[in-house]
Amino acid sequence: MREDSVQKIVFIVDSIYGIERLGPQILVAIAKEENFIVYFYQADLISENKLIWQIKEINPDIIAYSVMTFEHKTLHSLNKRLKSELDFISIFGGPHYTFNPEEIYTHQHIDIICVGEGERAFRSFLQCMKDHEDYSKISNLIVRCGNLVKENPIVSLIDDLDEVPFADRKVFLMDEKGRHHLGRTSIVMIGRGCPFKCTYCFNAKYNEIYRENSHRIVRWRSVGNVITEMKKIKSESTIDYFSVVDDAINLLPKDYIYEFCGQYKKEISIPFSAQFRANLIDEDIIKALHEAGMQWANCGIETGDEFVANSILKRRITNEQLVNTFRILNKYSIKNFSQNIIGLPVEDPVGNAFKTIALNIKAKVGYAHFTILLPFPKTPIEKYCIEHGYLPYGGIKQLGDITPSVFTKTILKFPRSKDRERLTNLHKFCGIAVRFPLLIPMIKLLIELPPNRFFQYVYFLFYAYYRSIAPYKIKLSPSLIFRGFKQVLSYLRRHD
Ligand code: B12
Repeated sequence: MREDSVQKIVFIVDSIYGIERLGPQILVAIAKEENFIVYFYQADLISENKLIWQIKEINPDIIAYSVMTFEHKTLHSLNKRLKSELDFISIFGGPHYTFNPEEIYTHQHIDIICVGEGERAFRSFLQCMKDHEDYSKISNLIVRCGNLVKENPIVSLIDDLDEVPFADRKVFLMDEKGRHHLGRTSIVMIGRGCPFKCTYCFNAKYNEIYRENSHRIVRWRSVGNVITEMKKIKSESTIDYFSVVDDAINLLPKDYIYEFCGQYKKEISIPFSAQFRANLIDEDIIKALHEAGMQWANCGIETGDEFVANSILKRRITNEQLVNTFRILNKYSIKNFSQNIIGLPVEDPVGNAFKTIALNIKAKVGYAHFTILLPFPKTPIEKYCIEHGYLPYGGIKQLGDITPSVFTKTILKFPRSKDRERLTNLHKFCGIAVRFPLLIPMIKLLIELPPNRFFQYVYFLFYAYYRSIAPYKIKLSPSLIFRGFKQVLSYLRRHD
């Protein structure tokens, strides 16, 4: 620890995929409250050499990384280089480290890992740094102390979410006129937590980590707190929409949703989007949210095979509930989209994907978004895939330098080896098949060809059009097309 008073902290995220990152933005707000000078970097926007040069100029006391799985690879190598040139404390947090905290033992350049919710631990850490006190005993932190590593207990989830400061919206989102660099949408979370145990999702494991200490998994902010934040964002920026990114808005109690709708309509009244769980659908709630301004909604279908949905994926949702959800959304003319996963660990993954396409067609989904299963480390589906021979080399952390993606190709092994290529191809056309079912016979022929970049571009084009351009009525311009294309190329360079 340095002798002079601690002043400067650099936050680094790898990429933001065009969307805000509430976790690190909340931590930025905390650092500012604790009077630190804050710098924020998005690593994929700047060359590594330039970034290192700029950080050397800043000479920070702390560098904080917020990390999702796969981003850890880039950020490890960056931190390693920084460590060889500068003297600072590195602290890593986010979903990747919540599930893989043991990485501190194999990566000497990591000084601290934060497991789970970071607000309290991070504030305590900053306070210790300011006061030159020992931070090695802070709950939720795993701290390197010389040659030893100190693992502190994970304490309860934050019960009263109103104690969390508003995310700092200025770091990388607004210019001096309040214009949003990322377009016209701002994201907000009303509640946290999901009690369901879908095997591909982080919540199953997350709730296990917290089970012993927390009495409530699903928590929500007061309506007043949410509305105050939205009013603040609206008054400080030029946004036109809010996107509520809670895992499922209908996990919130019905009375709460009614109160929220009443206040939103009165005080905010700009269109918003939200996502739902189909087994909890209630038409009254959708109607109320629609009247309050909900113009877009999405809901996970994931697979059209009800048996697979409830055995392998542990969804606890029926096809009938899914069809009913989209029927209600369509009844109120709410633009909707579904989320789907193909490449599931089943004997006939291509047949399974076609069942999912069929269910989307039956449910009359507006836009069906498909991703390829990536069994994230420590999720139950990863264990299932390893045990059943779909990931014969062990978990995806054993993939070395390969950085797979939910948008490119499957990493699973299937009984019929040709299915890997078929799936990779089919993924690029699933959304099109739902929108234009007459094309399905042609798609069945196309998936027999070798996977190629052209199919990949078709996928991204379709995705961009139906997910962003059409619903938000974005005007197409040459510069937008150019930027979009550049983004796709840069993504594929990192993930292909
Ligand atoms: C909004 C969202 C997105 C957005 C924005 C990205 C983002 N991370 O904010 C978008 C749409 C871009 C996105 C994309 C994807 N996402 Co996403 N996303 C979410 C979602 C729904 C909310 C994130 C959020 O704002 N959470 C609230 C904040 C407060 O929590 P937080 O970010 O975890 O931060 C807290 C702690 O982690 C910790 N912390 C975080 N950083 C740091 C740093 C330090 C120094 C410290 C001390 C603490 C700390 O403190 C924070 C405050 O408590 C989460 C699910 C969820 N409920 O969290 C999934 C989630 C983060 N996404 C996930 C995934 C898998 C993806 C995708 C791969 C999915 C896909 N199908 O395409 C993609 C692409 C990302 C990639 N790596 O390629 C997984 C991550 C799993 C993992 N092991 O990394 C999650 C957990 C969902 C899940 N069900 O499993 N996502």
